[in-house]
Amino acid sequence: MFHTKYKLRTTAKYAFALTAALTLAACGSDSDNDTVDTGADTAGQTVSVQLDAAQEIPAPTGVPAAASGSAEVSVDASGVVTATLGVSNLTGAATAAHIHRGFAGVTGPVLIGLSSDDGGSTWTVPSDARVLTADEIGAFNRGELYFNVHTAANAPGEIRGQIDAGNATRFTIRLENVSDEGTLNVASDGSTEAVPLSPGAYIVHRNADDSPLLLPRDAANAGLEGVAEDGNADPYPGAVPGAAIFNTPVGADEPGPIGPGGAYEFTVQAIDGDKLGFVTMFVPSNDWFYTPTDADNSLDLFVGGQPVSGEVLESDIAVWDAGTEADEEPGTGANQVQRQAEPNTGPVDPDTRVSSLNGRGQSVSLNGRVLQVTITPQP
Ligand SMILES: [Ca+2]
Ligand SMILES: [Ca+2]
Ligand SMILES: [Ca+2]
Repeated sequence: MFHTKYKLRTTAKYAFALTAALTLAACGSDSDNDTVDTGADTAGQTVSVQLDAAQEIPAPTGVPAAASGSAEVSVDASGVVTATLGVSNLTGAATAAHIHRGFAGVTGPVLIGLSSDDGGSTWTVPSDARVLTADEIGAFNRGELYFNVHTAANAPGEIRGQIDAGNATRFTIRLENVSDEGTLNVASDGSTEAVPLSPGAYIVHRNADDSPLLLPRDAANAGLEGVAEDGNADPYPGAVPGAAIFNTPVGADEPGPIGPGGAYEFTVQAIDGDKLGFVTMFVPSNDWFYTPTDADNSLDLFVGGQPVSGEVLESDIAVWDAGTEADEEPGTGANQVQRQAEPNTGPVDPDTRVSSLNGRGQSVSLNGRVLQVTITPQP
């Protein structure tokens, strides 16, 4: 399994940062894109939702066993949301209720605040609520939105209910480190070493021309800087709406990087037309990461309306530079994560673009492959 030599120096703070990431996110920013096809499988469909304490993150306290909620929600083709939510048996009056973006098991930003005129028993979408963007309608269709109800006793949330119309396909995504001790050529002394990979982020989206994980392309977002420099994915959900993180290797019980033979696995829900973007650090570097390298920096999850299955071609994934830190020789630099005194250390990059090594006229000397990605749809 993972060799101590490759342990990231920032590992110790994951536990704290993970906790911070799980606290309720503030209102999200919009990511309008008028060219997005919304995959409107559920247009006009009314989805019934059950809310309970078991779905809530972080786990609420002191909640009566009978605490529950029941909702019906629909989204029309222009993004207008209609919803009615009733709650009962909470620890006290519901103080707020929202529709958030996030899959089951994670927290995400508020999209719409609901209102109540009966003291918190029944909640509806106010008439002046904003409409969902095309990308957010896609999120509704793939089961990525949820209701969350707050009380004084459980301010982050007391009951929650995932809005899932049952139209999405579930995929297991596996990122495996297939490098070995001979993979990376260290030019200065002619030695070789393995290439560890770090915790990272992923997103299911349907943007026409780019993965939201890499935007903006002229200066890296805070999530990308964290992954590419320090192998720390925790800032991503706050930096990019819809971004989720993977950080715990298969078979491990705490977050950390993966060396040769190690793997990360996560599950995504997607509908026809959805794509998968991800980033993971090329650890022996200052600010390099692996990501899909086609025109939209994403892997198609469907082809011809059918779920994709199998190993991703090596040529579909490449090493990119986040443009946030000047490059030192791979595997030796004093400002690289395995040697630097603290995170986010090193001179600024003279080229601030988020771009492939290829696109910057750079390269790295590797003997063979580092990252193998496998996509497996679940029956
Ligand atoms: Ca760089
Ligand atoms: Ca930096
Ligand atoms: Ca650094």
